[in-house]
Order: sequence, then C-alpha cells, then structure tokens
Amino acid sequence: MIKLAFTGNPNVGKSALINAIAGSKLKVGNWPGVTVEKKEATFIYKGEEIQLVDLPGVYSLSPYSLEEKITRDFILDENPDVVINVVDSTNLERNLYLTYLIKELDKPTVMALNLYDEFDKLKYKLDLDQFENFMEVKAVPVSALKKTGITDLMDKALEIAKKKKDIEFSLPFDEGTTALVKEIVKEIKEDKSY
Ligand SMILES: Nc1nc2c(ncn2[C@@H]2O[C@H](COP(=O)(O)OP(=O)(O)OP(=O)(O)O)[C@@H](O)[C@H]2O)c(=O)[nH]1
Ligand SMILES: [Mg+2]
Repeated sequence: MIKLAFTGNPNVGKSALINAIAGSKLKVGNWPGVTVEKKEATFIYKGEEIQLVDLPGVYSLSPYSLEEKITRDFILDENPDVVINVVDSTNLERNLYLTYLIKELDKPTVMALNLYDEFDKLKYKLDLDQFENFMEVKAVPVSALKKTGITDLMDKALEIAKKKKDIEFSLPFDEGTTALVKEIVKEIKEDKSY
C-alpha cells in the first residue's frame, strides 16, 4: 500500500484534488479523539493500492494548534510514503513557508501546483525546471477544478514512493552490519569455487 498525505495551507484545494483523484471512493470520518474531519480514500491505481489522506489545512507545523498537531504527527508518525504539498499556484510566496517546514521533516515530497487554471488565466509564467531546482522538490501543475495534471501528479508520487521503498529495502541494517554484508558478498564473488 502506498500512502499519500495531502498537506497545504487552508483553502488551496486539497479536498478538491482528492475528490478529483478518488471521486466516490472518499470516506469521511474524524481524527481519533478530535472533531476535525478526516477524509481518506483507498483505491487501485496502475496496479498499486493507494491510500490518500486529506490533512487539515495549516500555515505552520507548531504543536500548539490542533490542526497543526494532527498534520505534523501524521507526517512524522504515520509514515506516509509521499507528502503531497498542495499549494495555490497563484499565491506561491505565501504557500512556500509551509513547504520549507515540510521539507524540514525530511519526507519525500511532491508539490501539487494547484489552481493552475487560474494561474494560466492570470497569464502568470513559471519556469518549472528552475523552480524545482530552486525548491529542491518535484512540482506538478494541476487543476482540481478542470481535472488537469492529475495523472502526472499520481505518476510522480508513485515514482517517488517506489524509489523510497527501494532505498528502505536496500538499507535494512546498521552501518557495521552493512559493511560486513558487503565484505561477505565480495568474498563470495572472489571465491571461484562457488
Ligand atoms: N479555479 C480553481 N478552483 C479550485 C481548484 N481547486 C480548488 N478550488 C476551489 O478552491 C476552494 C477551496 O477548495 P478546498 O478543496 O475546499 O480546499 P482545501 O484545501 O481542502 O481547504 P481546507 O480543507 O479548508 O483547508 C473551493 O471553492 C474549490 O472549488 C482549482 O484547481 N481551480
Ligand atoms: Mg479540505
């Protein structure tokens, strides 16, 4: 199962985006012990079981507000494979503070540049390569309203999730053990009697 956590400022279209991706598969509940609405969806995409989790809209990740605590705890403790950082592309600057805070948590992240239909309407331009290099994050223009860029976003998220799982799989031991395993592999390779 690949778990994708949708995080972003309030009103940037996180729920709209999840709706556009998962449609009727969305389930609404509450976070344990609190009355903040929790939406999640599980479905199969390109042969993979995917879970989307809609986190509360936040501006920061301090432990003092309930929404921020839920978001922070989820990213740190529930081990999402990829954090989808949804931003309002017409209001990038205001959104990037949270992006930096998410990056600090050191989780694989893809940025969804949402409201790109509005961005285009306003005749704004963005050099995506330069932006990605500058932010050190992959970014995909999307519109939850027009349902554009959705496949690109999901493909990018899956690619990053799979890469992460490969890394996890190839580094299951501590440094000393990994060095020992390498030695043994080397010995076996050099031993012609095998
Ligand atoms: N034009 C346009 N409007 C959008 C897009 N995505 C969302 N919206 C609108 O933006 C508003 C907010 O969308 P939501 O999905 O509720 O935003 P949210 O991030 O879930 O908000 P919170 O849950 O309150 O944090 C709604 O009126 C949506 O219809 C988009 O891509 N383009
Ligand atoms: Mg919402």
